[in-house]
Amino acid sequence: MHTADRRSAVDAVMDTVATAAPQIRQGLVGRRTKVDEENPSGETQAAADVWADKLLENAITAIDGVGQYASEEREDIVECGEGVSVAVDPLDGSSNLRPNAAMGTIVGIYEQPLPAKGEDLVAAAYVLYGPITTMTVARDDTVTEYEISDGERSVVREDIVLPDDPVVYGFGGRVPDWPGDFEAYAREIEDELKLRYGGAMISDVNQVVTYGGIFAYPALESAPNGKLRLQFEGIPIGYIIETAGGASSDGDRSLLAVEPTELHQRVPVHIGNEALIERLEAALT
Ligand code: AHM
Ligand code: MG
Repeated sequence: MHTADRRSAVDAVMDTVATAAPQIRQGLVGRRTKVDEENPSGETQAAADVWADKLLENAITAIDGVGQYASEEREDIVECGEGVSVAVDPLDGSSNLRPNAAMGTIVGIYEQPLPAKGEDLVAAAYVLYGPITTMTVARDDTVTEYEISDGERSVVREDIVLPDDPVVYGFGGRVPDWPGDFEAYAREIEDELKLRYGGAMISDVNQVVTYGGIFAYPALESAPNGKLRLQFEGIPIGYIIETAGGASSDGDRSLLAVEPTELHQRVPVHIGNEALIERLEAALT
């Protein structure tokens, strides 16, 4: 694919997600119940998960220059032409629907067929459905935050860089399920930073982007690959954080260097200020 065609496909995907965001937000009303279905990772879906996936599928597969659409909420890749591959978590943190807390949408745009490597990612973004809707986009070595109103994006912060002095941390999984080396690291961090954990990765990651710190959904004793998914969550978020001057890790290497073997594979996720991620890698044996 020529660079100019790829750029216009990326532009179109970003515009499409910005347009879809208010529709997804509005569609949450009345869709907070569970449906009798599981996603490919064996988790029960909410009506809103299925609905947001369908909405994004229809909009993204219609774009010229998109070749594949895949999502956390469907088993198979949708083939839709020639061009970039778009991997989506339509509604990240959907267990926050019932208590009406923050959620997100995550998008990764790869220049190779899925499952694709971190080095094949050309741009990534997340939408945060907080008190207002924002969209944070990483491309061309820079991170930009937009506010979205009526599907229109307006820039609120450019060239975002993680603050030098970290303030917050948020770690997922039950503490007794944490491996001993991670727990020892967590005890140190608890002494240094303030806890911010909301149960939706995007809102917890955005705390780190805003205040500096570390977010992790680590390997668990009961789940050595953690909970989050490489293609839909790990690589796109790792890319956004690294573009903002932070670091990402599966415990051993950058999330962008983890070898993809299957579409829905899970990966331990740690992102944040570089010094905290270096300490984490040193702490995990
Ligand atoms: P989802 O995309 O199926 O909603 O799951 C991912 C979410 C993340 O947003 C969040 O970090 C994690 O699951 C929270 O899990 P837990 O409820 O175990 O704390
Ligand atoms: Mg998710």
